Amino acid sequence: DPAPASRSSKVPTTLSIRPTGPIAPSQDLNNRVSLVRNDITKLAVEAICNAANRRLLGGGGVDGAIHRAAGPGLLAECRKLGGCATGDAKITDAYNLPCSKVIHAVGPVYDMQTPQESERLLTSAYNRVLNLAVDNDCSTLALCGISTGVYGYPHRKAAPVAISTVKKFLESEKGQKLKKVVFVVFVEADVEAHEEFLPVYFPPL
Ligand code: AR6
Repeated sequence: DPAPASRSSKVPTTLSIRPTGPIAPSQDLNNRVSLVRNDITKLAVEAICNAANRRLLGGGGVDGAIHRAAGPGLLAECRKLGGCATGDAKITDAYNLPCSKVIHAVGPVYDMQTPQESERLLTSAYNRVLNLAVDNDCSTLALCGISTGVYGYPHRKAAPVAISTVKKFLESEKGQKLKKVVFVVFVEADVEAHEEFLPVYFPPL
């Protein structure tokens, strides 16, 4: 008997095509991120991220801590930068800090626009920080929780934005130059948010 039409069809019943899209999780990728709860001004990485405002002339929170620890040279250099747009970042020297460079990012004030626009601006700020680190030959970078203090971005919403943006960058061609990204958290809510979302984007193998 001739085989039924469905069986003689050349269409394979199991797909052997490998999924395209994101690179599969790897131990190498996982080893390039870490989480620490500390004062970011104490870290001797090549670059640290500051959560600044558009004037770039210091302020409270992590910005105040960075300016205090760096000394007046930092403010003098910042004065020459002419401010910074929301979603952008600018790099300076680190003066009395143990790191080499400070990357001043301006995140969104969470309630100033729609949540979608806030997410776009926060993603943009992290992308600018990551790109500036590589452009300035910094292969180790400490990130703070941009916008999650005074600017009111909810910790549990900000963490997956930061973590997924870092993941995408580490997987990109340019991101290969970044050896280590340290997520620096300060308050308990941020510890919890990172412990929840880091294993989602960097699953343990
Ligand atoms: N090390 C690491 N993280 C810290 C430190 C520290 N020393 N201090 C605070 N954090 P915020 P924003 C965390 O308010 O929301 C300033 O006045 C903190 O727990 O510093 O982007 C600027 O001049 C939070 O998770 O920055 C701007 O005007 C995160 O850092 C405005 O605040 C960011 O909180 C920017 O607001």
